[in-house]
Amino acid sequence: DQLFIATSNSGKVREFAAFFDSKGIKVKSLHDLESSIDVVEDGDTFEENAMKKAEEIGQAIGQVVIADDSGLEVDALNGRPGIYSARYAGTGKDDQANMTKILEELEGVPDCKRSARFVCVLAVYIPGKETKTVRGTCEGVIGKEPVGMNGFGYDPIFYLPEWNKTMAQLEREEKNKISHRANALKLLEENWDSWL
Ligand code: ITT
Repeated sequence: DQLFIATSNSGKVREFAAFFDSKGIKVKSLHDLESSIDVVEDGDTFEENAMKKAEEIGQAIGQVVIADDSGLEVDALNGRPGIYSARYAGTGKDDQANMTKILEELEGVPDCKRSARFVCVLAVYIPGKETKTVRGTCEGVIGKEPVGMNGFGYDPIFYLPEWNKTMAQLEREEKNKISHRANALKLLEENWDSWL
């Protein structure tokens, strides 16, 4: 059995593969397509962008597709970078530049005002049916500097008070139990049978 995830983000692919492997399902991603399909993420919400990715890729390949639109909402920045998380420091800039930009914007902001959350919206395209979405979140605090080597994206600056660690210091299995993506996948699993 296999399942297509409409992403080219290797960090996401690893986390989806860990989840679905344990159920005997092999994950395929945009990396496995012979020709690339470009989806323009011009929606105003995580839901709109996730649905757009799932539907455009799903219609192109004619099978069930899951898409993930995710990001970091920082309360002191009025929810930014939000849906712009992947390109916050500009297109072509890397995770490091995105983290640096946030740390600079939060300079002088005390710990009690550095609350943030990761959001993950999963959209499920099933041929001939209405596209479904679920949303998972994970609450944390933006640290003062990047710490930790695991995970991807903003994980090194996302501090989890109850673990006294950043998301990038968690073991892979730990992140995959508590993350926004894990919480969205739980909802996906609960609803799956009723959607098919
Ligand atoms: P696809 O659209 O191909 O899936 P993308 O990286 O462009 O890949 P998004 O538009 O959803 O994906 O951007 C999400 C960004 O939010 C991502 O690039 C990371 O910087 C950040 N992000 C998402 N999930 C994360 C996680 O689990 N840990 C850290 N950062 C995360």
